[in-house]
Amino acid sequence: MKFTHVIVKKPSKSYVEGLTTSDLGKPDYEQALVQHDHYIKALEKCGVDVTILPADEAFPDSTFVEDTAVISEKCAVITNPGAASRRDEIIAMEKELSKRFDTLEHIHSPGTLEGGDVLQINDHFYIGISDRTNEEGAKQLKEILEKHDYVATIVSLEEFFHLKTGLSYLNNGDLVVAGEFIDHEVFKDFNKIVVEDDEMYAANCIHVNDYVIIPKGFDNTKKKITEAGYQVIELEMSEFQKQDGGLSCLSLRFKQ
Ligand code: CIR
Repeated sequence: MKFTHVIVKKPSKSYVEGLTTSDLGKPDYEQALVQHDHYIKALEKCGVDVTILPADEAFPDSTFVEDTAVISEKCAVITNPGAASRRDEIIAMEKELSKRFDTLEHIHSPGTLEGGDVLQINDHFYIGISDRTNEEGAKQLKEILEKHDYVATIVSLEEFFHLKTGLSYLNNGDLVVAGEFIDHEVFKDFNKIVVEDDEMYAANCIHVNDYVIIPKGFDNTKKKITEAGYQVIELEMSEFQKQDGGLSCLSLRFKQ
């Protein structure tokens, strides 16, 4: 899948007060800004046009823009985040996306859905049911996608935070899998690149045009992805990992 556009949002000072389940300590705001800048540069190297939205102090987790929308070639959907403190992040995203798309679809309460639970593989979408995405939200998205002639499969998560915490699609049927997805029935026909438990965080990586961007410090996974024929860019992600965020969470990637 070729991407032309990416939207990111600067971390706010309040970022350090965001939601997390990790015990890695509080993020360093200045470091987070540096890492975010490097993320933008890496995306530019991949040949996409990067729109940088300003930081929003009212929403500590709003740098994780991926959760606020699902964008594909045929439709753009504003989500309804499952985390109450994140719900109104969609207001700024709706404003931004309405400049680019004639129609925006919506996930409505009681349905909840976060973009981190949605993985597109060509014309097939996989939608995870997690602590943040409920059955109703997943069902609503499936209906919207099917209306646009996509196929959608709903997958219940056992352990992962979001679907894409443990799953990333590269190209040519290559799927990076970790934990509960390694032997999952739904993903049995892909060429699996298996991430070992001690490198679990690297399962969230992004394939952007000619490159795969992975977090720095996960050498075994880097080797496997390189051996599968991909050019890898490594980025230090420590300050985002502390807030349960990975590489995919920091951007909305699409073709326009
Ligand atoms: C949250 O708990 O919502 C944020 N601290 C992390 C969101 C990560 N987003 C993603 O995986 N798509």
